[in-house]
Amino acid sequence: MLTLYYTAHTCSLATHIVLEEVGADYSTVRVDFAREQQKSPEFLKVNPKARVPALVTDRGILTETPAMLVYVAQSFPLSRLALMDDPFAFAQVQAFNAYLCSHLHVAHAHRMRGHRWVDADDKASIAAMQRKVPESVGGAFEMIEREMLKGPW
Ligand SMILES: N[C@@H](CCC(=O)N[C@@H](CS)C(=O)NCC(=O)O)C(=O)O
Repeated sequence: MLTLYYTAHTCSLATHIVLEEVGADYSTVRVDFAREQQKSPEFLKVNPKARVPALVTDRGILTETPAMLVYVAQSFPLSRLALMDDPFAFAQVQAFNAYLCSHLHVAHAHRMRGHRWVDADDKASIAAMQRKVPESVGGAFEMIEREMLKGPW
């Protein structure tokens, strides 16, 4: 049995989708950002990084979306989502997910979470990061649409 810690309208949706896609038996626990539950002592025991998603498995807790997606896909081989017999295609999927996780998501976080990189009192730097988001995130989505969306998915 798997348990997904999630928050609506966040990147935890990707793991939620793959759990549905493979037909996994899972339950969910909602983490309420409005009440800052991601920083609560209870949730920090699940994910010390204070982020969703986190996936509780019978072997321990997984964090980081690309890791969870592969874990779920490989655990349900009949879904054929992990492309284990095609190393190049699998690497392409990994490249896509790594780009979303390491580049696009980080650029997006500059809109609301600038305080991760500069002092929260440094209003000018926070505002400068926010101003850059349409260009940086927009550019990443343009690149994805132009170069990376090859289907059949
Ligand atoms: N690299 C992580 C990123 C996780 C992450 O940053 N999640 C955001 C939601 S999209 C979060 O939990 N933010 C909580 C916060 O900023 O307080 C992943 O790919 O799973």
